[in-house]
Amino acid sequence: MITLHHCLSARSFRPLWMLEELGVEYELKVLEFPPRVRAPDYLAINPLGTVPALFDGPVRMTESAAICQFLAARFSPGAMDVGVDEPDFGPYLNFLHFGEATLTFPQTLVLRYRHFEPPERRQPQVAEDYSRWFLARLRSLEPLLTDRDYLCAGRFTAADVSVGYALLLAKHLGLHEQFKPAVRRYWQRLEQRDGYGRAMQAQMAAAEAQGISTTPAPDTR
Ligand SMILES: N[C@@H](CCC(=O)N[C@@H](CS)C(=O)NCC(=O)O)C(=O)O
Repeated sequence: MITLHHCLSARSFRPLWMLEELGVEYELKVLEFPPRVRAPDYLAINPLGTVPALFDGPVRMTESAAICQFLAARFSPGAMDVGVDEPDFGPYLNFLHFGEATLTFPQTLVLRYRHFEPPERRQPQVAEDYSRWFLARLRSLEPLLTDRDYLCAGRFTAADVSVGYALLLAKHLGLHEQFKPAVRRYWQRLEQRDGYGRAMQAQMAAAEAQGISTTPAPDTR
């Protein structure tokens, strides 16, 4: 069975959302954030201390966008996956990686320099600059999403999960108020999906069952 190591609403939410969309059986292990401080035993599982870590038999993966691609190809060919012979194969891979490399990365600087660092090390200018940087990167989605429901291939795919997580993180950071109309509607569409709702419920239920706090400290979210 698949095992997913996860922290509430961290990037490991991407594979969790995928698993719920796909209806694949899995075991969810929830950790306090950040695991390298609050769950040091986890370093034996992933020496980087980061989540996600996903195990599927002999397969071990620690990159959330790659895990989305893996799960889609393995469990959902022609649906959440986009095949090499489809015209949107290239855009699919591009959006899948755009979600992490271009949309999530700048937000981690906002998280770090507005919330995680002790007050004397916070950098309001860095946080402000990278908030703007993130919002500017959304600009390329706005014209695209005015006349379609999902990013590519005419259907909901793993690429929407990758980009959707970046929009969820933006919501946690309060940046979603600045989404333009098409991106705002797209985000609402994603949030209303049953798979998204089930993933939210699954992380809360697992956290409660495993004695993990469901009210993150303000300095960690
Ligand atoms: N590129 C990786 C990044 C993984 C990552 O940095 N995860 C964060 C949570 S969103 C983490 O575990 N941080 C804890 C730490 O850096 O100690 C991915 O997409 O999975």
